[in-house]
Amino acid sequence: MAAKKSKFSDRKLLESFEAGEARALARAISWVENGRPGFEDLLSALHGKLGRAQRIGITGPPGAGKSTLIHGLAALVRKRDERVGVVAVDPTSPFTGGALLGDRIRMTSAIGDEGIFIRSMASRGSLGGLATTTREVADLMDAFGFERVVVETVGVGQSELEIAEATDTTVVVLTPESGDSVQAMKAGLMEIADIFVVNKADRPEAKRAAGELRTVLRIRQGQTFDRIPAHHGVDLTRMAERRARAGGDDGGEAAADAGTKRWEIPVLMTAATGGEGVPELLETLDAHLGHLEETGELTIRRNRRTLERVRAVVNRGLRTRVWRGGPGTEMLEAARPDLESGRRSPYEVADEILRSVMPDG
Ligand SMILES: Nc1nc2c(ncn2[C@@H]2O[C@H](COP(=O)(O)OP(=O)(O)OP(=O)(O)O)[C@@H](O)[C@H]2O)c(=O)[nH]1
Ligand SMILES: [Mg+2]
Repeated sequence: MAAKKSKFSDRKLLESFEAGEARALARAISWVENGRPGFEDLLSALHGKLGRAQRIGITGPPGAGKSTLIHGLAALVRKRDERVGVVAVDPTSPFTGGALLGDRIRMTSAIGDEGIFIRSMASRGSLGGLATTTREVADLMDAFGFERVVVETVGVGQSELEIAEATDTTVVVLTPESGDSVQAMKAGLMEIADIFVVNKADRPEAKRAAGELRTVLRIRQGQTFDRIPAHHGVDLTRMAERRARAGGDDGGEAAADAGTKRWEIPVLMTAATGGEGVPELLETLDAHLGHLEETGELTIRRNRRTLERVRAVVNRGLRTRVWRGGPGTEMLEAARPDLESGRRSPYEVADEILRSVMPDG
């Protein structure tokens, strides 16, 4: 990959980033988050380093236990000597609550563990919006060499779709509270989940909730005829049971159906505060990555992201050129009397503004 390092002026930052200094990562992230001039050159220079990390999206309703789960995962990952970066988008509860964490894992690089890096960010940046900047911060963590990059978002609107597009593996975390699985269906979470987790499994309703979710998933995956005896002596019931087992009915090993290479979406149960089920979640994350690699889906997803990034950066560039660094605001102000009196339509004014930055457009 032709990295255009020469275009990025702060050579020192690049060097210390490449040398793996956590402070350089923090600086690079701020640079990108603030859209400081040159940030796209920085990202361009680092682009060739991408692709090492498994990008994991963790989404779900507020308070489902996403951060607690991530802490648990991070602790396990660290034991394997892998490093992990976390981007938490708009958390409703603070990520760095020491009490939550106890002594299990050290949060900040300042304390001494440079193998974990957590960054909280607001979803609404300036021009360009949430998705691109979040992805770019995840890119920096990937380029820095983390084996796992986790993006946490509260799944209440559009954001979870964006997160699914931005990651390799999407985990949807629900709680046993009744209605969660119904909500999941409504919010379109069924479509984006690679793995479901029913957290707070220490609560009595957890088993029922997980069962419900599995039923819904099975129906959606076209296994509605499980219980109907098939022709030719094929025992569909047994096949379905085997699938269900592979899908993690016992809270465990999810796997791709070896025959069809189809990923059976597992429903895991965890009690994140006590760490129960977290090792199984990590195993399942590994299994999903393996599945993506085996089927070529990983490359497909990543290529799609690269193309999408071009679109996003072009759109951002256009917006910047028109509004932030360009004549848009002034021209709009000048056209205001005409717009208010109805002499000109919004379309005429928009066209004029666009033409001023793209003469041949
Ligand atoms: N009983 C029980 N409580 C849990 C469990 N996991 C997390 N919690 C608690 O649920 C609350 C919310 O946990 P978080 O990890 O902050 O949840 P979150 O999904 O990250 O929340 P937001 O980012 O604010 O949406 C905390 O008080 C946790 O201690 C669990 O397995 N069982
Ligand atoms: Mg959180």
